Amino acid sequence: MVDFTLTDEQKSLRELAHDFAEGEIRPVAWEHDKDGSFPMEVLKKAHEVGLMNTHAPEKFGGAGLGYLDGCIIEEELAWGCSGIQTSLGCNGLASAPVALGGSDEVQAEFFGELTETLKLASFCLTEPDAGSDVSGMRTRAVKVDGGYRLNGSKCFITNGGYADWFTVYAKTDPDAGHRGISAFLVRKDDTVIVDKKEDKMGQRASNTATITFNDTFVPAKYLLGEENKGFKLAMMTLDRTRPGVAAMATGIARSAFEFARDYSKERVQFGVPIAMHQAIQFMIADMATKVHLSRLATWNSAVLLDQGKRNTLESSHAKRFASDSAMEVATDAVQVYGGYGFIKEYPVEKLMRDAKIMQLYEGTSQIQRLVIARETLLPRRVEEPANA
Ligand code: COS
Repeated sequence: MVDFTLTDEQKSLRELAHDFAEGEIRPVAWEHDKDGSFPMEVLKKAHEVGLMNTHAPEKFGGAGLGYLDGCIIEEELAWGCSGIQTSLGCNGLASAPVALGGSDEVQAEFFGELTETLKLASFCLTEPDAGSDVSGMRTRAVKVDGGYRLNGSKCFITNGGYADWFTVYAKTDPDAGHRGISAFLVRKDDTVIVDKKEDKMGQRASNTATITFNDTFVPAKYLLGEENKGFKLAMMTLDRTRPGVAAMATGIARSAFEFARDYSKERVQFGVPIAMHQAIQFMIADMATKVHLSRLATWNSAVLLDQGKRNTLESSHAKRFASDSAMEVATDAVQVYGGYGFIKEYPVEKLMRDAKIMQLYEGTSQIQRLVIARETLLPRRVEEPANA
């Protein structure tokens, strides 16, 4: 049976997230965008009301919410500001490999910390010469007594400047391509250097940094999953987080659509509100369709995970379609505003800049198409159940 009716609990979650977005995020969003400052106060409040770390398992002190629940929340918070939501949601990305590959002891330690107090964590995969091509990474982890020594640099790391710990991918067998990568939990210490904070086009409320590991010691128990199996752990993580990115893109698109819809009813040209002109009506209709279909694809990709099924294809469908749609809808919203849309005083200019990163991070739209093509043309190559 296909049923898109939300449960009462999901409706309450949506209401909680929407009220938070309206009351705590939107009032400060344009200010953080302007000066690129980090929204720590918003994060503190979000942690207090339970809107962070929503996937943390119940047995380790978390709310243990499902993937669909998470997407419902993420759409609302990104509707408020996707830059702030990127900061709020980053712990989910960093801790997904912990849930997949951490021992019970390690999960209790790290999820316990995240849920008890406001702590931030980052996911360190990308390197200057290894973006889409993950297996081209150069960061090295060498086995030493009691653990590993880590050396290398990771770039475009969300929350990197504020993280208390990192999920880091490194080569443990440099000659083995993707089969020589392992994943580690790394605590911030003096050997972990935050080199650079990026000055970005959009999502300026989020912190994006370069992190360098200089002979950083990692205890053996902080290896996630098996040695040399880190690539799959990264892919399985992205399968689980791309629905959330698609939900955020849906939130941006919805926000742009609503601004454009309301403006089109107020703005008078040729003696009538521009919403009376068919040229504008068709744009508004296309925006509404894109928001609607983005949400359906997102929910579908999340529900599969909640059912314990593999969702690689569906999460790429959702991420690709919702991200490209967010860019199109935000661009059209600027068009509906006309010349005013290009001015920073009006809200849609920020949304157009914010939307762009959705087509880039957690796998570009081109990488999503690559995954879709492979999953469509070839039989499924991976047999792991979704919750392996
Ligand atoms: N789940 C589990 N295993 C997977 C998987 C998935 N979703 N996708 C691939 N694998 C496995 C494959 O089955 C293969 O396994 P074997 O070693 O047993 O053969 C292995 O991983 C390598 O897969 P593949 O040959 O497809 O790897 P590629 O190097 O061609 O890379 C892409 C595949 C391009 C899809 C991957 O590198 C990718 O997603 N890149 C984008 C990374 C990204 O999103 N970066 C953003 C930064 S994170 S914010």
